[in-house]
Amino acid sequence: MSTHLYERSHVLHTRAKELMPGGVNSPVRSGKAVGAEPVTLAYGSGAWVTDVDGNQYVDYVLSWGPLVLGHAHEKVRMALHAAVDTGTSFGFPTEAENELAEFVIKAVPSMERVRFVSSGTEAVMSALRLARAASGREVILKCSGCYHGHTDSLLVSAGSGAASLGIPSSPGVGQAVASGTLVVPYNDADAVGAMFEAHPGRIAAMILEPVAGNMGLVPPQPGYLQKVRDLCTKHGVLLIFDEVMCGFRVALGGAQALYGVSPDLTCLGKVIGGGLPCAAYGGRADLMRQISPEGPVYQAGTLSGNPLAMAGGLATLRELFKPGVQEGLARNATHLAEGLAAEAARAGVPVAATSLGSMLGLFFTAGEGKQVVRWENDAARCRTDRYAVFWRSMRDHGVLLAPAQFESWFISTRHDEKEIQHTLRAARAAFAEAAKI
Ligand code: KE4
Repeated sequence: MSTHLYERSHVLHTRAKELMPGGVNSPVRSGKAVGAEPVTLAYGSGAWVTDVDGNQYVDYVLSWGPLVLGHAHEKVRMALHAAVDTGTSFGFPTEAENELAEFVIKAVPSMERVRFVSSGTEAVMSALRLARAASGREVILKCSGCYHGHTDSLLVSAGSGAASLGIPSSPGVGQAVASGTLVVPYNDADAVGAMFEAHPGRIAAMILEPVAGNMGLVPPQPGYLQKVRDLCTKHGVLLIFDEVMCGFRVALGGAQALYGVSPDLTCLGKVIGGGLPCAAYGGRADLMRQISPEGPVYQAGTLSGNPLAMAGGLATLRELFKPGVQEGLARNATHLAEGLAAEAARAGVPVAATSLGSMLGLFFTAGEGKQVVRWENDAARCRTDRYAVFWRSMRDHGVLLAPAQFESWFISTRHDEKEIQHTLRAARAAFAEAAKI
C-alpha cells in the first residue's frame, strides 16, 4: 500500500515528456526498468532527499555516485559559494586546477599526469584516443557488462564468434566503428589471452571497470586484474582502468590501490567533482605528454577544469580523505548489506548482497541459496521482475534506489544507523512484496 503520493511528480513528468526524450536527461532516470515514473526531487540534505510532493527518502543513488558526503554538505556548499562569488568560469588556468591535480596525482598510485574534462564519457573517449595514438594500433578490447559512457566505440556488444569484432549496441553507431572493438566476458582472463593471440599487434588498449558497478556490483575474481595486467604487458596492449564509478569509492586510491595493480591510464569521474560536472583521465607521464598542446593528440573542452567543479571536488576529497572516514563508510556498507541479506532470508527471497568500500550490490538471483554474480551472464539471470517490485515498495516506504537492477547502491558519510534501520524496515516490507511473485 503506497504511503506516498506522487501527484506533482506525475504532472511535472508528463510535461517533461513533451520537452525532453522520455522526460529525462539521462535514460536510466526514467524508471522504465522498474515500471515506475521517476519522482521529481526538490532538495536534498545529508542522506535524505525530498520530492516535489514532500515525500522524504533515504537516497542510495546519490547522483549515481558523486555525493559521497551526502547532499548539500556544509564544506562543499561553503567552497562553492566562495568559488561562485569570484566567477563561474574563465577559460584560463586557475589555481584550483593545480590543487585538485596535486590531490588526485597523490591519491591515485598510477597517475603521474592528469587532464580534467567534464564527464566520464569524455574521459574515456580521450583515453582511448590517446591509447590508439601512443600504440599506433586501432582496436579496443572491452568487457561485456562494463559500461564506460556513451562514446560510439564502446556502445558495442560481443560479436557472434569469440574472436569476432563487435556489433553496434545502439542505432547510430556504425559497423565501421563497432568493428574496431572486441568484447570479452568480465572476470575471464583466459578470454583476454585468447583475444590477444587472435589479434596480434592490433589491439591498442583494454578498458575495464576494475570493480564492475554497471551490471550491479561485481568485484574482480581473485587474481583477475593481475592476470589482465600481465597479459597486456606481454602483448604490448595498454591497460585502462575506468574508475569513474569505483574510484574513491572502493578505496581511497581506487581499485588500483585496493588490488595493487597499476594500469597505464585511469579514467575518473563522479566523486572527483563532488556533484559538479568533473571527470579526468591520466596516468603514465610518457603517455600524457602526447596530449595537446604538449603532444599531437588533440583533446579540448570549454569547461574543462571549471572552477566550481574544482571547488566541489576538492572540498569533497579533503573530507573523504580525513582519517577514519573511508573505514566508516565501508563498515556501514557492510552492515547494511548484511542486514539486507538477513531481511531477504526472512522473506525467503534469494539474493546476493555484497558491499565493497562505500558501494553495495543487491542481486535478486534466480537460484536458491547463496549465489555469486561473477559476470554479465550471472547478472542476466537475475529476477528483474522481483527487483522492480522491490524498488517500488522501497520507494513507497521512503527509500530511493537506482531504478534498475544492474546498478550499484552508494552510501555517504551521512548514512548512519538511523538511515540504515529505516532502510531495513522498508526492506522487510519490500522483500515480502517481492516474495509474492
Ligand atoms: P558520464 O559520462 O555519465 O559522466 O560517465 C560515464 C561513465 C563512465 N564509466 C563508468 C564506470 C560509469 O559508471 C559511467 C556512468 N555511470 C552511470 C551509472 N551507471 C551514470 C548514470 C547515467 O548514465 O545517468
